[in-house]
Amino acid sequence: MIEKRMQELVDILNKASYEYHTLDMPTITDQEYDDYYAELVKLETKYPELVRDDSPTHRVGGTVIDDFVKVVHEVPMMSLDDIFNEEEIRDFDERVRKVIPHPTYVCELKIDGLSVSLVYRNGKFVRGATRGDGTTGEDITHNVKTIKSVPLVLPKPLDIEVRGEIYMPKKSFEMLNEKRRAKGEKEFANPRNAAAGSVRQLDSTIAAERNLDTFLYHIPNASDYAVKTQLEALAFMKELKFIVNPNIKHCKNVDEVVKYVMYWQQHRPELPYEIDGVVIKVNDLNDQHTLGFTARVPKWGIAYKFPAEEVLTKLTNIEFCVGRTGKITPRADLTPVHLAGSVISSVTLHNEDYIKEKDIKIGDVVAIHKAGDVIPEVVAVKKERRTGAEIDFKMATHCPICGEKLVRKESESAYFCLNPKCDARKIEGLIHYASRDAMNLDGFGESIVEDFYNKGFLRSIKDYYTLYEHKEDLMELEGFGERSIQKLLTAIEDSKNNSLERLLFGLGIRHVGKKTAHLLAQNYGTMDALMSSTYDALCMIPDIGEIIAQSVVDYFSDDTNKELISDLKAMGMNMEYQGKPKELNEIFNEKTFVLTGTISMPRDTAKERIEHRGGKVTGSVTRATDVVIVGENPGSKYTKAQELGITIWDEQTFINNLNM
Ligand code: 1X8
Repeated sequence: MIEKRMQELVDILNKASYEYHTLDMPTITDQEYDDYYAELVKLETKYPELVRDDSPTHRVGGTVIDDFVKVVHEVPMMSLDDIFNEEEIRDFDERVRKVIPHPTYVCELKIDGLSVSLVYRNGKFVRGATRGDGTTGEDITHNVKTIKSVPLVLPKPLDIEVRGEIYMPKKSFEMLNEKRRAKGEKEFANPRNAAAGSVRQLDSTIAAERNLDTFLYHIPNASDYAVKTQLEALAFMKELKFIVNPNIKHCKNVDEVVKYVMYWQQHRPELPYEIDGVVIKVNDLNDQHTLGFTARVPKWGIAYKFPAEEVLTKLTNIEFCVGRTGKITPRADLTPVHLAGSVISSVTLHNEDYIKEKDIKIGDVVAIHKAGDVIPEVVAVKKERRTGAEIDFKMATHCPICGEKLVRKESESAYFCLNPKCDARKIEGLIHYASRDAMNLDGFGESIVEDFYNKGFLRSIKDYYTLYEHKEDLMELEGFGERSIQKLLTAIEDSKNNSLERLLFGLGIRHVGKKTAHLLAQNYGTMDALMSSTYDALCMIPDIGEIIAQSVVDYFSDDTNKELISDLKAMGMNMEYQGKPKELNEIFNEKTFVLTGTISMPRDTAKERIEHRGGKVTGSVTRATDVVIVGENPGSKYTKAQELGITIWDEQTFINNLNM
């Protein structure tokens, strides 16, 4: 009896939810829904063993996972090639028609969200996963369950995977940002970032609050369900109660495709969600199969991306940024505007000459243009909209960061801050650390490092290794997504395995260039050995002069630097030279050494350097000893070595051999 009532309530609620969220045709009032829901919750609390798999109470959130589990997609989640103009649409059609003489196409809107895979077993929703790199994504089941339009149980007990897009409607996005603004929290740049930030949460409470939605558009193993065309696939998914975007068009020829594309390019602002293009697919799945794939992408489908937009906005102020070399770049603050999928609130003005040439004044209305992921630019000043209240631009005379007087370099149109302690220098150091010949942090270009620095995520070298703690924040930054941030974090993690010379070079020790760093790493083998080295010992290495030796000693005497090294060590940074020790030759390798008397490097260092080259150091001279190294005031070991006729090196010979 109770079981029957619970089943009844679940059915009523799911039907109502489907009608409301998927069909957009509510049949019961919110109050009625809430009453049924409350009744169900009461019964489920009392009889937890009777809770059904398809109960809407599974959607409330509050599930907290420890970590995102990797998911390998059974069929890789492909991406599509992007095209940008009508000619390329026609080229695509011609390529298709060479293989399939009379294709028809299905055109669909390209939803600006994040791709998702939904897996059902025996009709029950078991797993939601992100696209990831296409092969491996992340399990986001707990968050997907909170999306009301995703069926928890299908009308048929199928094993099936469907794919589509999770997105945040424009209205939900605006409301979310309004709330965040009111609470003083950082706003999301666009609906896609907001959606991505929501499903990238360990706690599903957040996704449950975010009002996410879905459009499904792909069945990877469609033929298993007697589906023969993309249109049938879409219809089948609708039958299974998924949301399928209604704005699809079956096109008989390329002219109809072009017409559809141009229509939506015009009308996209009218949609309640953001789209960034149109997806064009060959309809017949057999034809798709015949066309097949290139190494990367299917040949039967393509994504037409809408062209860059241009918008008008007000230039409210001009500020000055200090670049990595101390170069001063004027930057315009703008009244924030949506442009090509993100919010633009500032734009670079390059230099004084650029501003003069374009005659830009503070208070001007300007046209901003952005092409794809390219940095936005001022394309024109709307002089006809001037009121007379605009303010002339004046170049800065002092560094906005440290206050130092700026210097105009003769050869360039730029001004520089030459104060070495200026933040700009710190940024330069961080850029240097990430650079290819140093730690080779793939993806950390100048602008990203500077951006992360200016946003406070990256202030010292150490911060690279705690960046993952800010993953969520970083994903919200303009121009970043889960993949790009993950790539950066992976590059950082990988850098821990770098050989010592990269770290030495990356630290930016004065006068230690790439070659010197290698020389030091190769000679000392470990960071500890190098750090305990003396000035004299360093000087004895060929190609290491007094200036370099002093600089190295100074660097490692500094407490801040020592702390940095020890922090890096604690974070798992490799501190050893991994290159082929050129010294693994017959001079040291597999030979036994004895040290006697005083030499200018610490015993431990000498020992380490011998061992690094494949040798062994023992305490007493025997017939098995190959070489005795003799310093000042040697003891009895020297005499013994002479008696046994063992090879004897003075310190200089030792040093010379170390550097062979
Ligand atoms: C990406 C998207 C596709 C569709 C809609 N929105 C997208 N973001 C669609 O096919 N209707 S297909 C796709 C892809 O294959 N990368």
